[in-house]
Amino acid sequence: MKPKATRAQIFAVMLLTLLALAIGVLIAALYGNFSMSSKNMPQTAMPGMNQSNGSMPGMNMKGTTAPAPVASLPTALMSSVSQMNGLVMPPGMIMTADTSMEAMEDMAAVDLTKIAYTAPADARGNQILEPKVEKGFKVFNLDVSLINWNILPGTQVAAYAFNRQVPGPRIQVTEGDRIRMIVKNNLPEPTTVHWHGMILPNNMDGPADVTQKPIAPGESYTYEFTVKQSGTYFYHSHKDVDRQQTLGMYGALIVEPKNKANTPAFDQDVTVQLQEWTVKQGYTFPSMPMEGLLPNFFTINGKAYPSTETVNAKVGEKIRFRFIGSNNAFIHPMHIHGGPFKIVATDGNPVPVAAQIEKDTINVAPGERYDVIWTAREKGKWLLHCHIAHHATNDNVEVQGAGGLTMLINVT
Ligand SMILES: [Cu+2]
Repeated sequence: MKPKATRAQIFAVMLLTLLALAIGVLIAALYGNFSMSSKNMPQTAMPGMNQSNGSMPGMNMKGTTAPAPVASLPTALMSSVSQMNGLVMPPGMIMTADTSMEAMEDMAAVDLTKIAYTAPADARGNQILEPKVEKGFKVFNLDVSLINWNILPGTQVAAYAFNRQVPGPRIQVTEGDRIRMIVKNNLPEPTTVHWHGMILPNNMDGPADVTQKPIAPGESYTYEFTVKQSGTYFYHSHKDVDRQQTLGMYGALIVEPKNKANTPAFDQDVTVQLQEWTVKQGYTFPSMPMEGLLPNFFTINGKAYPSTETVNAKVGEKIRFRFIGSNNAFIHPMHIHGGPFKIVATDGNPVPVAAQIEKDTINVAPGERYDVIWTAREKGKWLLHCHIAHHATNDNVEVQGAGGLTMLINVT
């Protein structure tokens, strides 16, 4: 079959096609974007990703690059607390169009206009709460309010507090006691209280909107039960727990056994309640394991080292440390210098003598309790501290050799 076009015609069409292709490639190369750079991405595409230096962090498409001279680098950007609908939000927090008002209220700084009381800078939490005895019940009065609280002489935080102290007062009872806790809510928001680890009637357990209606501001609620266990327990908020407990609403509940025959021998009894704090530009935010809310201060019994208590002991003395995971964000590997300790109880339950292992570091997770007995073997200053080293600093700074979750045992 003979083609209908001449050879010259076919050649002309081929030439035109090639020309069109070349023009197309040229336009795409000049105006299209094929580079691996986040500079060219819309700014909303990757919230939280650092786009400032124009390249994908962690991704290097060009091979090794020599670091630029320090003097040529841009000055670091300063972050700041900010406000949204009157709420103070932390620097570094990621807010998107779908972040709800409720979520922002949960993460916002404590409202400083609602503070009911400023505690003296040297005030201590964990004070024994004396009960009134009424018709066979030990009656404890608890109230909750917003307070200013010093975790260090120069560092004041805004806290949710039981009886105007952090931690809340220590409730000390005996196995078999009938106890009644009258909780008055002086917070500007609803709350409840949970008795962590206790065997009790369901409607006394405390979870808001699960076993009870939250206690409205200005209202009271009475919790009542017979103490059936013994050991180290604690109480804490069970309404907006990631905010209320995290900001200080917790306290020790120590139950002495009715029969002390099986109690291990010790000379001193020291409770160690852990907490994380996020303090920025004078505002206190609830610590959470998320952007903007990671903690920068850490306390034992409401104080950061060097303001934590010092335990004084003589050589040969045995100290019972009751670690309480009253915090909410991290597991803290608590370590004691100067030799191992024996684990005598876990979550309030005694460990049988044959199973009492020895360690020098123990992971205390949120909610957990460990009772350990440490023997003062040698004279000197011995440290008890968290082994996540950042948790033993105050806003990243060591003061007198440590900070945060640290206390001294002074053996003479
Ligand atoms: Cu820690």
